[in-house]
Amino acid sequence: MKHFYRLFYITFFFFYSVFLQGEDGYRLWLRYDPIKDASIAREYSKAISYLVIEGQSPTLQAIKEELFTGLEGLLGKKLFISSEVRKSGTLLIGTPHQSKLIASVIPPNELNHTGDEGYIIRRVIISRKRCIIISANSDIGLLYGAFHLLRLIQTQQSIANVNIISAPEIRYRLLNHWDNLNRTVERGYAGFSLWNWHLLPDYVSPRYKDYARANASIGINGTVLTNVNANALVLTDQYLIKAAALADVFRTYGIKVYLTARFSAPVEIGGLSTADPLNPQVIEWWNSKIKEIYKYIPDFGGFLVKANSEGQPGPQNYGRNHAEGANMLARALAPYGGIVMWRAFVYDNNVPEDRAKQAYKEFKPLDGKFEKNVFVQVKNGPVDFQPREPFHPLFGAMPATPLMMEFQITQEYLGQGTHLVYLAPLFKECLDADTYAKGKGSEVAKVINGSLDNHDLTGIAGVSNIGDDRNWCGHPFAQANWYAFGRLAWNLSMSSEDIAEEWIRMTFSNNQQFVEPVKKMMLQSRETAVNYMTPLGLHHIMAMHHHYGPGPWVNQGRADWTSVYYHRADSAGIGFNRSTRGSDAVSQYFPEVKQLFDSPETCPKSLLLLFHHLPWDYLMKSGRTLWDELCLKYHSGVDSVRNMQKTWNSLKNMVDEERFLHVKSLLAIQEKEAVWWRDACILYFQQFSRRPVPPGVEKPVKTLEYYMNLRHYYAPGI
Ligand code: BDP
Repeated sequence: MKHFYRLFYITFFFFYSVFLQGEDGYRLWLRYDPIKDASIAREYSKAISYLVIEGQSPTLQAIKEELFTGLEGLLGKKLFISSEVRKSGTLLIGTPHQSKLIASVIPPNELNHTGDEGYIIRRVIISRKRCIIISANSDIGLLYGAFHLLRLIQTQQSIANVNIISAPEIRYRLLNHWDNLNRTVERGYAGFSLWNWHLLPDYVSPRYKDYARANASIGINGTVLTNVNANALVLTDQYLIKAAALADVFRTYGIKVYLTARFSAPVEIGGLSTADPLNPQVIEWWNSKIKEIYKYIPDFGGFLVKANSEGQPGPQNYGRNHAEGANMLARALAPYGGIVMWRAFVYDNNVPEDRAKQAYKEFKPLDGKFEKNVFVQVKNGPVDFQPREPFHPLFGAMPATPLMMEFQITQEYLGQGTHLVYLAPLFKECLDADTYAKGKGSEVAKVINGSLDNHDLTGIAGVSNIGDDRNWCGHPFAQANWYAFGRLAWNLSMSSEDIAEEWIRMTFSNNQQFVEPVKKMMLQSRETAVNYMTPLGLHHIMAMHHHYGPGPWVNQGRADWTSVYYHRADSAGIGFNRSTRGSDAVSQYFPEVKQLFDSPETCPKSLLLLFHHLPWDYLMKSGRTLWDELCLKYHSGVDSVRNMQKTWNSLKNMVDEERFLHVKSLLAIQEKEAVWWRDACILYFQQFSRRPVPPGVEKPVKTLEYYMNLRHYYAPGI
């Protein structure tokens, strides 16, 4: 009988996935197809046949659904629900409050370490029956535990002696959607916004639940629904009712809804003549607005605010500072447990100052001036989500203020929707960087997890790469960046490699002959993109506005939006002098780091031209001139993309046709665009260097003029 069931399920799922569902990427990493290796499947089958879930709640119901789909799919057999532990092979799930049995097997002090969201997964013997238990202090913790167990099986880890205690390192783990109410997505490359504002709240797409499942599976517990370049309309009742419908779906999965607050909302939708944060009427307006929001969304998370940056309104319009603006909102949110995430991404084109220095200059003096429920949300680097930047000097410099990390998952400056670039190494490079704020060992990760300065309020945000494309993220490999962000938010010390391995196994295959080359390709992909776009510390030389493709010649408009401002190429050399002899941005870092960056001799080669303007014949450690090195880097980027293509092509028989062809086509675009980047940049810089392209670098086929005249009228993301 058992065999009959297994055969039935395997056949069913096979036909379902091959003929009905296809491999269109919709399922993300939550793919529960039958384990092909019968002996491995048998192992898991022996361990889990019965499910006992203690208690009742929507979240427990979601756990049951997920486990049924997941386990029945993976194990290819029927799972039985039971009310008590009767047989070996029972998976028992519950909190000690709901389950006496759990309370009797989990020593109470062990759950002291798991907090509100952590969990324990353990093999135990109950009345001589072999069981696996998942326990936590909350239903959400149980949900995270259930996803972890599924992951163990999906990635074929042994559960014979499973004993895992896991709790998140960071409290607020949020996606930031830059989604507009008209469904366009700023810097979005995966179609339109998932949020169908027009049909909400009457039509609640089933995708919202799948979005919540995916996020919960990696521990993301909050989502900012709207663009930082905010529209005040989202705070009107017409839209709040729509946001509430989303919150109702997400709640079961432990995800809170947040909104962006346009600072001038009291004027735009409130009919006031000012938005001055110290004006009593303005304060009252926000108080009652926030009260109204909590009526719609009782567990509303709070506001994300972009103020006085790139034309957005803010407290400075009224002569007030960022702390006064943030605190006004924070006081109104505090009674409800809401928070303010106030962005430090500020710069002013009227200030004749190196843009990379401005956030530090404005925020550092405000350290300690913010209310307790305010985060200052800082981008990973001081410029703007570049392929490579140093860590932001504010990390470590505001010990009295909780700083929230802002990473960009969407690949605005990293190949957008068409390049395979795995971002975990970029995230890790920043998290692992040592600020030296309190001497050696003061890594950015310790600022973010609160341990360096004893903060309980800890947070990390990722600018989402999700849209309404069938596969959510556009590029099949872009899903890995969403995944990596969530996994790192839970545990900052996970390695890029381990995350990639998990993702590949869950998304594609457990076959080691597939996993290893794909992992290698992913791990190198970020460096590859740096090489063909912005090697040796070049930055912000993308095309105007849409940032699609190279534009080192961009010289129109406000200075700090042009490329020439950042690369400063001239006949003498190239690079932005931010040393103590230049803009002195290096002095915003702690002395050990400052010293390192200040001299071209000690500055990491990868950041050289971000901190120094150097002659074209500057001698690099390799023995080559700067010019030759630059050209060779550009070329090596193209070479690496070609190697990625070779790797992928060699794996044809190990991937379904749909995803194989999709990735293959995108890699072909990436190769074309890497050549575009290399040739356009080399030709442009050659005007200044007046040197020949060194041997080993392919000669550009097209002219500089050709590249400068390319126009992309409808590039996505703007
Ligand atoms: C830049 C984007 C712009 C965003 C801005 C921000 O080009 O679209 O509005 O960042 O973070 O990277 O506010």
